[in-house]
Amino acid sequence: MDCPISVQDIKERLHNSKTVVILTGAGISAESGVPTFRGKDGLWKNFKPEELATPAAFTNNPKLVWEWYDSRRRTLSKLKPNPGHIAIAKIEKLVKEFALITQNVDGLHQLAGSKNVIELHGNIWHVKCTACNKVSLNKDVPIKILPFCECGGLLRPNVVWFGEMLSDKALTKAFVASDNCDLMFVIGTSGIVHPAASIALRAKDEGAFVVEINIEKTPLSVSADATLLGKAGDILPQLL
Ligand code: BJW
Ligand code: ZN
Repeated sequence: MDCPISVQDIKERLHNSKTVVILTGAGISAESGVPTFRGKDGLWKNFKPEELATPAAFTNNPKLVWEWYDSRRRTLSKLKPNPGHIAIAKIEKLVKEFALITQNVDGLHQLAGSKNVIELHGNIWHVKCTACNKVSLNKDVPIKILPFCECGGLLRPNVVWFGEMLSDKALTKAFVASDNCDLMFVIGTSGIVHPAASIALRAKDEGAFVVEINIEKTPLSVSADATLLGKAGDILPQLL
């Protein structure tokens, strides 16, 4: 009979691992009050992704897209990291070599004290000029709709939409880290958006022990060595 892997087993493994990588998705921020994308209360409940999170959506209706990002920035500006984010920042201090790869654009990992953060899908507090490509920090809440660059070009959120390439630098760093880790945690992601999800699969192929933490099973569960079912904010502090 299979003996399920316990939180205690994973805790021991974590404390004996030299190289640890954590891949996070929207679920890590759910307990801070940030809506996830999919699922019954998700951001995609009322809008289709292609209406908001594609370059074509922005070209067709930049006002609608900016209004959506403005409302998310307003919500985020009032929210704080939760015990899951804080535990991850503590794990970074505990482990010899560590990388945090996040699909989230909310900046909550950095607010919790995480240092080595690879943002695969950009950051909601950064804007990019569609004319001169300059990227800058913009924490305006609310943001002017529509915002323009000093060069006159329209600004867009500096996030990665469907059909767009991820930053080469971020993706290379993520693959190097995940290809070389002993232990990988995959936390709070539905595991359906690529290439982010393939990072977990590659780590597994390269010999890492992969632990998923999620409130439900995902397409990644069959490839993971263990799935700890529960809230990230409950489970992660128990690993310390
Ligand atoms: C909890 C919890 C708690 C809740 N505790 N857990 C290979 C196969 C098929 C398709 C493709 C492929 N390669 C590329 C593609 C196309 C596409 C893609 O993946 N499509 C699939 C959806 C089918 N990918 C792309 O287009 C990417 N670009 C690319 O590949 O470029 C090359 C290329 C170009 C052109 C053609 C082909 C290739 C870009 C992807 C960009 C994704 N962008 C977004 C928006 C970012 C900006 C923004 O925030 O507005 O990123 S979409 C959205 O999904 C966001 C997220 O980062 C991403 C992932 O979502 P995530 O984080 O997993 O959230 P959820 O809501 O899905 O899941 C939450 C989870 O948490 C759930 O499992 C819950 O159970 C759990 N949970 N509470 C623990 N308390
Ligand atoms: Zn410009």
